[in-house]
Amino acid sequence: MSDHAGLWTDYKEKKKNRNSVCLGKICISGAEKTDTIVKNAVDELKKGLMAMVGLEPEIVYEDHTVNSSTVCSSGREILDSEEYRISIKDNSLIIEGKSPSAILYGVFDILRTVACEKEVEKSYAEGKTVRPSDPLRMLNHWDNMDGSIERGYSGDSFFYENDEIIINERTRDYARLIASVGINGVVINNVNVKSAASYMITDRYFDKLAQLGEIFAGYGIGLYLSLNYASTIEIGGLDSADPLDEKVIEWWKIKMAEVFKMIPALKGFLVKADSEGRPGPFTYGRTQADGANMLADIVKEYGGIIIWRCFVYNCRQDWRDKKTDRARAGYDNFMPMDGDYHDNVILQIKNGPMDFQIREPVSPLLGGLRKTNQMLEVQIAQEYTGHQIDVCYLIPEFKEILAFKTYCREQDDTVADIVSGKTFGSRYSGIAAVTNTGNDFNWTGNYLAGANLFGFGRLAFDNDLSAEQIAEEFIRMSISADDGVVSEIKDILLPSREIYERYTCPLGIGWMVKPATHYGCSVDGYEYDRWGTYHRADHFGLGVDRSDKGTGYALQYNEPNASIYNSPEKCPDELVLFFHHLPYTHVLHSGKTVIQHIYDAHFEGYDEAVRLSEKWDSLKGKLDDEIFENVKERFALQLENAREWCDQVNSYFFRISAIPDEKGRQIY
Ligand code: GCW
Repeated sequence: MSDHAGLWTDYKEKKKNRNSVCLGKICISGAEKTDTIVKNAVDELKKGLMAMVGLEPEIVYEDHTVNSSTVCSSGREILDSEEYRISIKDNSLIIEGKSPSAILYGVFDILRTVACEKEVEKSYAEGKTVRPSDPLRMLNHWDNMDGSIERGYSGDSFFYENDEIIINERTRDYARLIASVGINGVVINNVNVKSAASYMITDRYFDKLAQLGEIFAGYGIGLYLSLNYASTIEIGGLDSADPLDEKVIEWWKIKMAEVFKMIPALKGFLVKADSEGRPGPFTYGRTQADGANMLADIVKEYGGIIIWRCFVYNCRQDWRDKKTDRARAGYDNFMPMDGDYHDNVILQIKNGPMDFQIREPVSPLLGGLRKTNQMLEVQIAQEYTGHQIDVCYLIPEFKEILAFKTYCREQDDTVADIVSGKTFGSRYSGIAAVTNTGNDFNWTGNYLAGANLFGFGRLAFDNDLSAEQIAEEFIRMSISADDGVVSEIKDILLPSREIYERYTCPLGIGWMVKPATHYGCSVDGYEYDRWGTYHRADHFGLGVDRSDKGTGYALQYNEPNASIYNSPEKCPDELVLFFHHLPYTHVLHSGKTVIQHIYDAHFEGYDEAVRLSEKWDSLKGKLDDEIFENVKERFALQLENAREWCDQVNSYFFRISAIPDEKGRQIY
């Protein structure tokens, strides 16, 4: 394993650019030579160029124009400060930036160019200016202090062991790895803050957190912590966590003064409250805004922000009441207080109203909220999408989400516009991913799942990159620069999300997963769960009526989305069972009936998964054996999984509908 000990860093000897003149002398302009981030950037540049083309560049520095200690206090300023430009002058490369982070991102741009074996001169001859799309580009770790990871499929946490924080070479390598794709914020502990994690804000962990914060700060990455909303009770000895209770407010004031003093690099907190058993303001009859604002007002003097999750629903609701609908909860709980949140609160909104299914409609909060800072939350931990066993490249899905028109305004109304801060001129905005990393040697379990970590960072930095461009970069940098191999692996990654959807939960129905683990098929696993029904299948049809005749969820969208989703005839096929209860004989836009689509999607989805596996087999001997075997052994498991899904779903719906497959395929 090469020095980078990372995913994208098997810097094999690169033939191109070995004689590149302009790599011989690189000029850094706009940031202090002595700045830690700049020093780390230069270190990366030297290591990478030596490893790839055997070159030791001469580094020179131009007068810097901006004080590198500029504190960016808003999204706009973050974007201004992180923009970089690379050009060529007098046969040397010039990296210009207004901040040390900009220089760091420029360096990684050059290293990607060399790693992908593009011509350096050609790439920068015209000058290349890149301005990040999203101000906050964050990873959320659901890592627990005992070393386990909730929804983790890549080994144990590299942050914790036996309730202690680990700091070692891997910590630094992780900072390098995620900085190399432009991540500038990391939440290092699980949003379900339990047991020892509640003590993260005590002197038991301050020293290690201060060290960790410094390491991340050296790569332009802000440190954030998930906060236990009931800390006043769990560690403070109070009997309340009521945000309007003077004793509670006083406790937090003293606590936050201590925390920000002891962890200088700390940027803020992520809060999951009133959700899945977690305490929160609802417990005291207060609003979510009361809860978030109380904390925000206190951390404001330290430049802190409160990122407040909208994943709030009553997990004890009575699903037998036809109007009860888990999908409505986010909008019902957060829209009424639009504009009540203070300006250092950011609402973090899951991409869909339910829970990271292989396909969901975009949350109506995105485009609903107009006066509140917002962040998009996606999941690259493959909780419902194959556990980093099944190949499921999620960047195409994220592109769809970002491109979604919300109609909140005449223009600049896509999700990408909103989370970039452009639509409403938000003070803060951005995108977070529940990360898929762990202590596995390749960080992500399945080597190909690395494309989701790599891709999330690249897409958050540049929303205009295509899923194909990102896949190509990932493959060339970490697996092979052979055009044939790159093409084959792209042909595996690009369709993999739709293939997974086809052999699991097509037409937007989602779920049907094994309870608790969420891997593998159980059609009724969640159907009769207290949290609401998920497919409502009967002898005549299936799907959940979320139109105005049902739960009314469709009407939470702006027009014309509301009318489109509200009508079975207008609703797009891929979401039609999320919004409507339809007979098996309902004819889709595709011309197929619902039941025939279910049969075809599952049989074909399985066959397509087999073909992906065969494509991978054809690469034997053309790439690193370790990578080949890592993915091959998972493909074997994926095909078992796909077969299970295909057989179970087709049998279930054949038996319940008694409608045979038009193509006469064997269904038991
Ligand atoms: O996706 C679900 C998961 C939980 C997770 C929760 C959340 C961290 O099943 O494991 O808890 O949602 O997003 O908070």
